[in-house]
Amino acid sequence: MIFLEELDRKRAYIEVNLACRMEELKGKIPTPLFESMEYSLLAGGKRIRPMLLLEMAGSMEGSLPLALALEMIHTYSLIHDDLPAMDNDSMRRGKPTNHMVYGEQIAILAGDGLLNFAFETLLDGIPRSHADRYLAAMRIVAEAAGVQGMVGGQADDVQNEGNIQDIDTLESINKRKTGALIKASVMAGAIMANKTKEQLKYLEQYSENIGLVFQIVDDLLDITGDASRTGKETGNDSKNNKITYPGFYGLEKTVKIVDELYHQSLDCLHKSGISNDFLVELTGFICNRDY
Ligand code: GRG
Repeated sequence: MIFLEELDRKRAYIEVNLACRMEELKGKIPTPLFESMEYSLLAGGKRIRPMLLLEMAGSMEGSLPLALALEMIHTYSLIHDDLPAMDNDSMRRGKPTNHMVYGEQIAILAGDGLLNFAFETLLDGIPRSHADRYLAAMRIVAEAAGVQGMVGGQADDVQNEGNIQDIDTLESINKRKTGALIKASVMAGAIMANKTKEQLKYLEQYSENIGLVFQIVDDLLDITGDASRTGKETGNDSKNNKITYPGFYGLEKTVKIVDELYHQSLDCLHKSGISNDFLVELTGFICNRDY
C-alpha cells in the first residue's frame, strides 16, 4: 500500500504545479478557453508521463517544467483525439469529453492552447545551470510530440481509417502515437540526470518496452474492463474494427507478452544501474493498471 500512497502524493504534487501554472493565465485569456483548458488539464489522470520524467531526473533541479509540459501535451492530444473528427468519444477521465462541454471550436482551441502553453512553460523554465541538458531534453519532447512521433502516428492511424489489419503496422503506429511520448518522458529525464551513453542505451529499451506495454494493457482493459457491455471479447476495437493485440494474439498470449515485456523492462532498468524502488513499482503499475 505504501506505493499507492506514494503514487498519490506524487500525483498531487504534479497537479498542484499544473494548477499553479494555469493560474498564470487566469484573467489574461478568453474565459471559455481558460475553463476548457483547465477542465481537461485538471480532470484527473494518472500523470504517468510527468512522474516518469521526475523519477528519471532524480534530484536534478529544474526538471519540473519538462514534467508539466509533458502532461499539457498529453492532455491536448486526448482532447483532439476525442473530437468527432477523430475518435468521437464522449467520456474521458470519467467525465464528459472537452467538446461535449465546451463545443468543438473551443475544444480544438483549448488543445492548441495547451500545446503552445507547454512550450511557453518549457521556455520560461530554462535553468541557469545545465541549460544544455535542458535544451536537449526539450528537443526530445518536441520531436516525440510532433510529426516524427505522436502526430505522425495519429496521422497514419487516421489514414488507415481505423482499419489496420496487420500487427507490424499496428506496432509502428502505436510506437509513435502512444509510445513516443512515454519514451520521451524517460529519456528527457535521463538526459537531465546526465546518464551515460551505456545507461541511455538500456533506458531506451526500457522506455520502448513500457510504451508498448502501455498500449497493450489499454487493449486488455478494453476487454477485461467492460466486455459484457461492449462485446469486445474478440479483442477488436468495436468502433472501427481495427486489430488489437488481444485480437491478433488471443487473450492468453497477450497476457504472456505483457508479462515478458514487464520482466524485460525491469531487467533494462536494473542494467541501467538505476536503483529506485518507486520506479520499479511504477513499472509494475504501468504493466498492470488493474489496481
Ligand atoms: C490527436 C495528435 C493527436 C494524438 C492523439 C494520445 C493519442 C494520440 C491517442 C490516444 C489513443 C489511446 C486512447 C491510446 C491508449 C493509450 C493511452 C494514450 C491512453 C491514455 O493515456 P493515460 O492512460 O491517460 O495516461 P490518463 O487519463 O491517465 O492521463
